[in-house]
Amino acid sequence: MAGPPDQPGDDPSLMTKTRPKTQRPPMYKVLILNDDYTPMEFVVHVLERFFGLTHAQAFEIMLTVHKKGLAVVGVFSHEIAETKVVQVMDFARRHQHPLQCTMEKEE
Ligand code: TYC
Repeated sequence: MAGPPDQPGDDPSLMTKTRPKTQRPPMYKVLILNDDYTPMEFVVHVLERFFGLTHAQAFEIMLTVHKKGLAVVGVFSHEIAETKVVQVMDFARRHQHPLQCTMEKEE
């Protein structure tokens, strides 16, 4: 006996697997901004101390900021990024340097 006619989409070999949408938490770029007053060595020290960079990495990023105006130092969860920004801003203020550090949502 013939059953109901095959419908398009019935062939399991042609079905695409559906998987539940997983949401990745948004990540945040931490940026360091250039200024005319903060000493280069201080910026290098900050990058080593709070971002775990080697001296060479820190020096390179500092130079990029000095030449281009800003650079991304790292990408972190919201909580970690916020902590880094607070640590850097606090450390700079305690040493009376105008160094600025901000965070920005990664798209
Ligand atoms: N432009 C500063 C100077 O000439 C050095 C500097 C680099 C400052 C990076 C801030 O994020 C910065 N002393």
